[in-house]
Amino acid sequence: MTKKTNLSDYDPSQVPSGEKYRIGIVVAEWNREITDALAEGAVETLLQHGVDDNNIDLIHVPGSFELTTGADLVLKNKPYLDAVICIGCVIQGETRHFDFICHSVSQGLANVAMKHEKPVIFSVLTTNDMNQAQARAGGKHGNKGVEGAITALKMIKLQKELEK
Ligand code: DLZ
Repeated sequence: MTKKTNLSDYDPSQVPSGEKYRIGIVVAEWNREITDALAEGAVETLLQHGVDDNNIDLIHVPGSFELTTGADLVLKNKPYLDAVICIGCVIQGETRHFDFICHSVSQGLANVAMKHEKPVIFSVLTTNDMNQAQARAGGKHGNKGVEGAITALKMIKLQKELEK
């Protein structure tokens, strides 16, 4: 990964304040050691950028496949949320589950974003093995949960500016 695309090395002054934002986080329980680290990175980053603790709604779903339904249900039942960050970790195994899950969740989350007209952030690691996942969940490639949080703040600001 190049430095330019690694948002974990970001400039905090370029990130919008989240003081008035309400954000949902949907976390898959599969590979929980990784998804918990990503969720922690996301929550810490939101708090650092002014999001009130009470304005972060965190829910869990069984696996990454369920992120789509989870995000849809969250936005349907909590319409006050400005965005949802979806966190998962799919590790390539010997079965074709990997391909089916990755395809389904990426397409599914894009559909949820269009349906609800809200930013839905894809913070799903899709790696060959556990080492690669650890490197992206607080290791040498940063923490993709941090990047998801920054992306959510930027997208909410963009939406609010365009809809003014
Ligand atoms: C079944 C499955 C497999 C094999 N691998 C993963 C994975 O690496 N990461 C993940 O988040 N979930 C996995 N799952 C579970 C599916 O996402 C889903 O929960 C089940 O297929 C039930 O719908």
